[in-house]
Amino acid sequence: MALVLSATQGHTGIITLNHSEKRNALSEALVHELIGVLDDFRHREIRAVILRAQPGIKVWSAGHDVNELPGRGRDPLGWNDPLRILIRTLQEYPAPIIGLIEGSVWGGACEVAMACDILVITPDVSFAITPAKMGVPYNIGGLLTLLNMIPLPIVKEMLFTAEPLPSDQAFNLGIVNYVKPADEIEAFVGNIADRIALNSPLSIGVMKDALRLLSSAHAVSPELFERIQGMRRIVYDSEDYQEGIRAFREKRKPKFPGK
Ligand code: KFV
Repeated sequence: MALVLSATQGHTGIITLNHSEKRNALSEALVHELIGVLDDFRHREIRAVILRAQPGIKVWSAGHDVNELPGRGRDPLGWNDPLRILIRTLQEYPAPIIGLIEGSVWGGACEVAMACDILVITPDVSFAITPAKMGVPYNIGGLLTLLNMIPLPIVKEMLFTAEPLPSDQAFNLGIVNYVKPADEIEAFVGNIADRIALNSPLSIGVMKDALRLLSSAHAVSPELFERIQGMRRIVYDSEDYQEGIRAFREKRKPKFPGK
């Protein structure tokens, strides 16, 4: 069974996450299929992409596949981690990606949403960024994706509490473009995609890339980078990290020793 479905309508490509049994967790296999579809769309010169899950779903995506997080002592979100590869692919994709979101969004899937260019959600959507529930030190690129979309005090609250941010707050903060009822969202998003497709794909592609480069133009010196990586290492070497993953697998609440 395909973990990801794809379809095209004119110049628009539609990607549907299709692994609801595992709550669309971003496993290596699912990410691989998703990137394959984007490659195909790129060759077919698709001008707008809609990224969605199955209609009416309760969980849009449960984030990183926790069972694929590495053991203690290895960076859980290194350069070649599937989530990192997916985020870069979405950000570097040469046409706009519209996130059509229903249901709850967890952990790394929040970053996937924030890596979309335009977000349209239903009122039942919530975003919970949960590395603190897993003992995971989020990575620098990931924090920057979040910081580019979410005001700092809200990012802090989301990261520290790991609790869901509701749709109305996401809309009021400008994190998402529109909130639409479930029975209208598909037509609404399709209409945005159609309007984008009438404009110059070259102009849009260059502006998207320029915005990406400008918004990532933070001055991170090698020293600062290495310092943050060193701090992160303390976390993924820790008992907290092991306990977070163990607790998830044992379907219980974690008890973090803080070391
Ligand atoms: N990874 C792997 N498997 C997952 C998963 C995940 N993130 N989320 C759910 N599953 C599996 C789960 O183990 C179960 O498998 C099935 O999906 C249904 O989950 O073989 P099994 O036992 O059938 P349930 O029963 O938990 O579903 P439900 O009661 O509907 O609850 C849905 C939800 C999303 C509330 C719950 O599954 C959940 O809390 N999942 C974890 C959400 C989360 O904290 N994600 C962040 C992952 S860490 C991350 O993304 C990053 C980047 N980070 O830094 O930490």
